[in-house]
Amino acid sequence: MIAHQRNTDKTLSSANLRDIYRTASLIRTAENKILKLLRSGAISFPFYPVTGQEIAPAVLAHCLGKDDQMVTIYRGLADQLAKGLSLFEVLGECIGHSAGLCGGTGGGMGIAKPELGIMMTTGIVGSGAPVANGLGLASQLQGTGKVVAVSFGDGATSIGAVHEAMHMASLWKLPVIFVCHNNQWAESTPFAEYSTIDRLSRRAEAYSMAGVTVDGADPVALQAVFAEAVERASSGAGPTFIESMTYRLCGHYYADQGPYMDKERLAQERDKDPVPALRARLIAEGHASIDQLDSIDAQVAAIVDADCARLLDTPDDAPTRKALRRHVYEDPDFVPVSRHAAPADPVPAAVRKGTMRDGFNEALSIALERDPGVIALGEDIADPAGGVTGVTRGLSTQYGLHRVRSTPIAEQAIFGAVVGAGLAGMRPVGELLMMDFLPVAMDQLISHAAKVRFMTGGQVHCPMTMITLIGQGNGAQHSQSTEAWLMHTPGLKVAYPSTPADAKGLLLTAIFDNDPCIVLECMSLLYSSGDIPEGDYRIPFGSAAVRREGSDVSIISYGATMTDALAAADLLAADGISAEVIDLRSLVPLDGHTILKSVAKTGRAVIAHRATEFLGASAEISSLINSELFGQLKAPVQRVAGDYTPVPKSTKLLGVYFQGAAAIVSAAKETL
Ligand SMILES: Cc1ncc(C[n+]2csc(CCOP(=O)(O)OP(=O)(O)O)c2C)c(N)n1
Repeated sequence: MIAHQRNTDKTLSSANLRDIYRTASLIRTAENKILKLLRSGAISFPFYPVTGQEIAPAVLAHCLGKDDQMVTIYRGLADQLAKGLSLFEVLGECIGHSAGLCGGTGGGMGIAKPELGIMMTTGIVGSGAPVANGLGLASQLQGTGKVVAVSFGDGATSIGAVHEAMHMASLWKLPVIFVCHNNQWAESTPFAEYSTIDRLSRRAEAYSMAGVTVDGADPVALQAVFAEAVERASSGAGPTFIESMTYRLCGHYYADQGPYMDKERLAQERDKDPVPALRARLIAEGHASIDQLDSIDAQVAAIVDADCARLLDTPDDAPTRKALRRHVYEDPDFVPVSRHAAPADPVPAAVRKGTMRDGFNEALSIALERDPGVIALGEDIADPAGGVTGVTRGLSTQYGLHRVRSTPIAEQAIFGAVVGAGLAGMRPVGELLMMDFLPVAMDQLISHAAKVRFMTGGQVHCPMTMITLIGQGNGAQHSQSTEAWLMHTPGLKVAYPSTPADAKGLLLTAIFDNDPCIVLECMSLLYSSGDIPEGDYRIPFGSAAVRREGSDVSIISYGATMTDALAAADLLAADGISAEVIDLRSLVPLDGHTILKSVAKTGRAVIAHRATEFLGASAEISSLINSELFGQLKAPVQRVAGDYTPVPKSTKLLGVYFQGAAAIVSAAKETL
């Protein structure tokens, strides 16, 4: 509601206090109206009321400038209205209406409006904190001076993501304010039952961060701590953790009657309800007359009523697939299986010999050179190590430690920062040391990077890239090939090169793509040599390469397994069988055109990958071939892939788990 310059005076004038009251009154009135509409059945959605928590968001928004940014949570109505959104926009989105802020795709957990600095709302407890760091990092690197506030509840302070984020923010002195609304309940668990400390602000000490607990009903005290935090952040002195003490005067969500809450305590807290208390205080201290506050309340009520009436009168658009798919990717017509012939690879002016590692390294170097918005984050990526496998070697020396940063071992914080920097318009590249650590980073990748464009109706998007290594011969926790997890997530693009040239070409495409991309590296090929095109060489996603032409059977593979596929083709040739070998190169989008063209020619297909066969990429490809070419197939499609077990350490067992070229040869012969 208060959209203005930053206000970091430690004291509040009467006019300031009346403004803050106006915001608090708006929040409370809006909330009461929403509850009324829910009870009447006029609307329906999972509503998380903020009753009792209105004052801190009102003061925070008063203190922050319009350009300062915010990340909030499902219980975000107060933050959103205070920062300037209308109830029409927010409630419309909450009920999934096409006139809602994001077109109804995200709901109350997808609220964003970058023009007002509302960058993200999340329904994943605690996960906004690492994203706020990324926004703060972008502010720091781009020198915009923006301060980022992230709201979360007391329960969220138990989550690793918040701790990782506090650690990283303090280490890098990020301009972030961690605002913990301690409403003394984490769902139905009271604070005392899950906390070992009396004040959550003490957690800040562990991260060498300023931490303060403040009365969440006292605007004067709140202004003093917020103003100090904003000054600290904007002066480069780093983050602050603020614990705003309140009491949740309602259930966890709308229909929760709070049977677990002590009735007497609740009644006592309701007697201290901060919104009427603020009203009484302003009158008692002479900051406002009764008439002035009545007038504010009446204006606010009129706005709330008008917004709700307008929303209920607005027809909802008919649902269409076009509307559903509009903001999954930048291209509204994106489909995971492309059916059109991809353009041929660009012809490079010159090539040189190098390894796949060199290809990745050159791609990063060119991207860093071309675009100051490109940064790289990851464990040990700065020199002298230059990454555990050397993929980033030399880059921090050339482009600076501020752009090529080694991070703490904190995957949630790393990829939260990558997501946040992406939301801020940078092109961050995060190196996940090994693909096996994907589950640790998955929340940021799956719940935020992949979904934020969709949930916000295209208002924000995340042009980030993850590079990650698939190990070799190192057992169940260091050799997994879990690309199917990623392929199964709409919003992501996935590539898995098998040559140095493709490593360079696909990574450059990924970095400059406006959707989140994952480029997989494999240990078995990382040091293999080949041609690397010079300069800014890009290969479009969705473009498979025919590595070897043939007429009897199509072998379809990608990444590390290309070695087996090509070896199998040699063995088959020795037996007089002509195999065509297709290297998919990207898995999302998948080049359906090349696959179907090849199998239409040969009438036979073997799909091979090291990843688990069950529900692996080959299942989807097999389904595509069967449904499109059923009548033309000369034999059932064969699949050669990892057994339904974890990856074994023993080399001998590994040969059982995935039987390589020999199994591909057998499968191909099965089709003849
Ligand atoms: C990672 C994750 N775990 C669990 C949940 C389910 N959940 C939603 S709200 C909530 C309580 C969070 O309490 P707190 O952080 O204190 O915030 P409050 O709801 O009180 O504002 C839980 C457990 C979730 N959304 N995300």
